[in-house]
Amino acid sequence: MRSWPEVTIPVVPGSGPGLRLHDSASDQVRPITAQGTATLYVCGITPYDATHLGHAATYLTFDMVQRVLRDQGLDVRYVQNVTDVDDPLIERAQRDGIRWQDLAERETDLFRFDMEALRISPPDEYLGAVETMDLVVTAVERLLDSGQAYRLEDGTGDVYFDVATDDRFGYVSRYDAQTMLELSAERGGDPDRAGKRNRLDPLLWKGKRDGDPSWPSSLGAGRPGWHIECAAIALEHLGEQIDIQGGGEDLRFPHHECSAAHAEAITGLVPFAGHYTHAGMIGYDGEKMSKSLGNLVKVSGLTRDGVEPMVIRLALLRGHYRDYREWTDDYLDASERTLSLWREAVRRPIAPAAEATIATMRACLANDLDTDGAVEAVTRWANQRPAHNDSGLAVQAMEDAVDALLGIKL
Ligand code: 5CA
Ligand code: ZN
Repeated sequence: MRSWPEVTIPVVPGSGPGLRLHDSASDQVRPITAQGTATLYVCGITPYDATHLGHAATYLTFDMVQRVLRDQGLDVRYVQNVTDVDDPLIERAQRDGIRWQDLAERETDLFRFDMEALRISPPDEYLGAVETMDLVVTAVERLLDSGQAYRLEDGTGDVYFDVATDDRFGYVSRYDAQTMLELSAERGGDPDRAGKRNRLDPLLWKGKRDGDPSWPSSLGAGRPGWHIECAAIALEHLGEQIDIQGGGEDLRFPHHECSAAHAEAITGLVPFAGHYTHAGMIGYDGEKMSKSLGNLVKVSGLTRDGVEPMVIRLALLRGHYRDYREWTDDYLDASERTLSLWREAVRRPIAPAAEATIATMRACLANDLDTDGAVEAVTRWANQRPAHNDSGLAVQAMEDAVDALLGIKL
């Protein structure tokens, strides 16, 4: 699938501390230990109602991860999927009386456009489920061959993963059994489906149903389950073990738990990811902003109303990425003022030295992405009065640092 245009990132002289990032599996902020190239898989959208500020905040989080890693001198290999065939997409297309393919294409286009406007770096590989069907089929075949998957004996052709074959199951999300069952029911699983060996067993391949899209395969006609799609794409395009698996907090279970379990069952290597990193939810009207609830503020809605994308980006950098953050328009007003202050500061003929501020920005960001700390550091610099012996060099240095490290074009 087509990705979106590359974002140019200036090189900032010097370097900062190595990135330490939260990992859900250990519930610790731990260093990223990659050498040379860091591998990053971030779960992509299900394209039926893009792009709301929750999506934007999550992809921005992983854009910040990449900026810090790059600033550290690492290369980043980044893969993202598009869940371009799945129940919620098909249901929405039916509701709206359009083809699911057209809905997916339209919303993916909008997503690319919004990502570019927000200056979020594109993945090196951007892959849809439809175009990676073969990878999923091969992965499911391997799990059937090794006895870690089974076919339901009710003639549907459905194939499930047997969680009992994985004695580490649950290590990514660390939820108790009852919570896993509840979240599975809430988030696309089917704990009450008759004939499964274990209620938590996730679907790997859904046999063809009347009126449902399906693809012929050695497994029988059908379509992929959700978690195996991400496991199969990551294994093919990033390798058997990756540095970071990313997404929003609502993907901790069952999605990332199950895709890690699938990948580990296929490779025999544990852990699938060195870090499982999750962004907190953006809320609106007191609840998680979501397509299904409809309490959305869309990036395209704000830009249509004349809000500058850099104001949205800066607003989403406020607070901490792991916290639940309730969206209010006040964030926009405050960010507009901050952005004006910064822009005035870099239009000055001379400005206070930038080194200490850049060092603070780097230290904050390396500490589990303390974006608020980095933003405050820039604001303090912008409020400093230049002394008579200051020069104009600091102005360009800060403009570049704000661009490279925060992704904000002044
Ligand atoms: N296609 C799957 C992943 S393979 C999916 O979850 N798609 S999604 O469109 O529902 O969500 C895309 C990303 O946005 C996920 O990482 C999800 O956790 C994140 N996300 C969704 N809603 C919010 C929200 N309100 N706040 C923060 N992140 C959110
Ligand atoms: Zn995913």
